Amino acid sequence: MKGKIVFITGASSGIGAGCARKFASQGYNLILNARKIDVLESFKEELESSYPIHVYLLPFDVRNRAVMTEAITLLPDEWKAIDVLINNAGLVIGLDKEQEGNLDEWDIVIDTNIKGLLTVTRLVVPGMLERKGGHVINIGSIAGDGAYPGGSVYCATKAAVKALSDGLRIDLVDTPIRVTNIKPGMVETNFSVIRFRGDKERADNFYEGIHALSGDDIAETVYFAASAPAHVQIAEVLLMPTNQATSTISYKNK
Ligand code: 8X3
Repeated sequence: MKGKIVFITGASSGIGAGCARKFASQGYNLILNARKIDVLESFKEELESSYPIHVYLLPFDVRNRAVMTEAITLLPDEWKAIDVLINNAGLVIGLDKEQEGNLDEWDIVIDTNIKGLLTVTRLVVPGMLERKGGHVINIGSIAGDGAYPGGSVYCATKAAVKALSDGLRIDLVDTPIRVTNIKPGMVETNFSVIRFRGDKERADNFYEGIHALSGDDIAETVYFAASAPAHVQIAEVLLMPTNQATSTISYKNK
């Protein structure tokens, strides 16, 4: 199989899907992970018919360590040499105060955003070291730079993504492997629908009056980092809509 390989978690929608399309358009073969196999299968069909690349599907929940370990360890030989890992799978449920939130929902958020990302990294990076090349790109968030009302647990998970990115960059400093933390602000994806527990109207309302970023916008920056010359390590990028200034300050013209 010719071409580089990118492995994207949470690839069925939003930023993950944007990255899949962008990397496919640049000739990368794709290993795509998400929970829903039917969504992944139709996405694979779309991508393989649009671009001269191959797609391999890894349907699992990044919270399921046993399934994930087996799936990654048993990748067919031609798919083992992962060049770029995009740790994108992540979510938030609810906007509750820390003293009022739902502990079961927090387990899902913490296990996905922190332990899921860490496990995939732990499983993929040793191969990159053996091959003496690779790039880990974590999708962090502006939320990791500071807490905001109702965001405490989500913000903590994204602060963890920053620490895990920085820590990995330190641990790999004597290697050719690069580590990048991409920190988006307001991006209009299914993310907010899940944040508002399925209330699509509330999510739409949240983006009214502001030109939010799209998954494709973030994918451009992810690809920019991945395609920089080998000696250039884009450590972090914070990006947000022109009318957003901080997590909590934005201008909405409505
Ligand atoms: C998502 C960005 O500002 O909604 O990571 O937390 S924000």
